[in-house]
Amino acid sequence: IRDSTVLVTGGAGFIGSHLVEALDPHNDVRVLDNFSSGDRAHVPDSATVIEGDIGDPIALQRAADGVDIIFHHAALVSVAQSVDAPRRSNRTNLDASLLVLEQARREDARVVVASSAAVYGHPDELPVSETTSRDPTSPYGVQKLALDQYTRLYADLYGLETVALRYFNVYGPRQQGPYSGVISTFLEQARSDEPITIEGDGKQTRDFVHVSDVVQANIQAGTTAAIGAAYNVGTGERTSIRELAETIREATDSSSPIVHRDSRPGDIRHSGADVSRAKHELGFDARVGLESGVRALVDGT
Ligand code: UD2
Repeated sequence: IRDSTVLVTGGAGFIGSHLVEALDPHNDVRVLDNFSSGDRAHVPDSATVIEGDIGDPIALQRAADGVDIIFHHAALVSVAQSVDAPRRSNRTNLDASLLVLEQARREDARVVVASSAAVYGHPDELPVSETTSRDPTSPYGVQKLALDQYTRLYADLYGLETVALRYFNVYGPRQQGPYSGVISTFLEQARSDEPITIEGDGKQTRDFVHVSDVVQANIQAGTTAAIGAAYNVGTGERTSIRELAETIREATDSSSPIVHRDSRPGDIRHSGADVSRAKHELGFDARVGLESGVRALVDGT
């Protein structure tokens, strides 16, 4: 994507800020973020920052005025919080997201939305293809599924250029805070020589995809001729949590013991993406394997 005017909602957040960094040198980039969890220091100076909420129509209108593409990454990402307070997360993840789609419709802008593997709930096939039944197990998953379906509908009903990306377990630099995911938790534990805490037996598996690959998927979605579809964004490889703990302990040269505690209630047992649709239609191919991704995190490169 070059010489375009683009808006990244949640552009100060984990995935959003990496995307902004990649787009910024070649485009006129705007960021709309309320800084509830994002960090201004992660946004390059040359991007235009609009501080505001995606649920605020005035801020949204100002941010989206005249844009060619909207990358919609603003969300409340905590699954647990969505269980505690479903209406609150619904307001951001669904109601405000619909405002973003409406704004795109007004601007006739392409929209790429952040969907999630959470739409599949406990998947009934592995690897998980896009047509696997979608039965979310959390309000967060229901909200992402509704957004994902609206994204398709906006293409079907209004001819808008829309794409939904269903992220598997994304990791990388700047993933921090209480909802940040197992890799950053393990890394912190290993670095401080505290016990690495596996929840359950550690035989559960995940498809860990590096944020730089997620950025590539977004850029491909920004130009693809295929419209209205949803794509899995993962590596196609599954890693057990036990293996992950060992990989991180080795990479950090840590003396942390690996300990087990209770498994998470409702935890998904296995999750792994079938990435063939993204490969064929977007040209997506994850480049960063887990070991080199963890190594880069440890080395800070
Ligand atoms: C991921 C997404 C979530 C949602 C969900 C859909 C992240 C951070 N979260 O949740 O947004 O899309 O997928 O299914 O990507 N674990 C430990 N020890 C710890 C922390 C975690 O053993 O200290 C285990 C945890 O019990 C789980 C696995 O590691 O089995 C992954 O946990 P997670 O919170 O990183 O991500 P997940 O897959 O629950």
